[in-house]
Amino acid sequence: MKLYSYFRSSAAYRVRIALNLKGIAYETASIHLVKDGGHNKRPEFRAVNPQMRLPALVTPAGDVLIQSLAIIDYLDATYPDPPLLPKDPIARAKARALAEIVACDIHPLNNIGPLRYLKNVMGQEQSAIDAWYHHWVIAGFEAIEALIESAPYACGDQVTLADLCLAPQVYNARRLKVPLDKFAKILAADEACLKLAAFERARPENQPDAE
Ligand SMILES: N[C@@H](CCC(=O)N[C@@H](CS)C(=O)NCC(=O)O)C(=O)O
Repeated sequence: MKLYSYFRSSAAYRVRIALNLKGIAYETASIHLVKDGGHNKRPEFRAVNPQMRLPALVTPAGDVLIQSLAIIDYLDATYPDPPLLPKDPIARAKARALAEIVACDIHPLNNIGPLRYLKNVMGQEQSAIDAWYHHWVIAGFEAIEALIESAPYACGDQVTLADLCLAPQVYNARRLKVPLDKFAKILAADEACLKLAAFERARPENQPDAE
């Protein structure tokens, strides 16, 4: 498989964790999201993903999949061991809910495209953009902190999609200096995940394109 990735892309980071957990070998095709206004905007990459975002996964049959949650769903369906969602419908819905708070509610407001728009089109100062970033992470994390019911991982003793979304978001929050002290359950789940080689290998600093 080939993963179009960028070391700091948290959506690609989710997929890297899933690939590692399932023991799937893949090659990384690095697309720099910052240089020259973003190499994701180049026609070559637009031909791969018309949305011009990362990640994109090329399957062994040559299909190109986009959107991290859809890619992870494909990986879970084709490589079911270990499963990334509980079988029980209630537990499954709860795990998906935590994942979607990150992937659908926090991340879209804080990713590079919208932040660039705030700066370049809306003329916002960096301090206002940082405040915006912190605000949406904290709002989402407050909900997740209240919803986490068990340990060591976000949904109990199995790693789930919730952890695959949460760990990269915690990584980003730390990088952007969001105060995280009040999120004890989130930090505990993150710490438990980081003990796993699959999470460690997926970290930005461990990628071939790390800077
Ligand atoms: N919902 C998408 C989000 C994809 C996304 O926005 N990726 C970011 C990197 S984490 C990106 O490529 N941003 C480029 C841009 O906004 O120009 C997913 O989960 O895959």
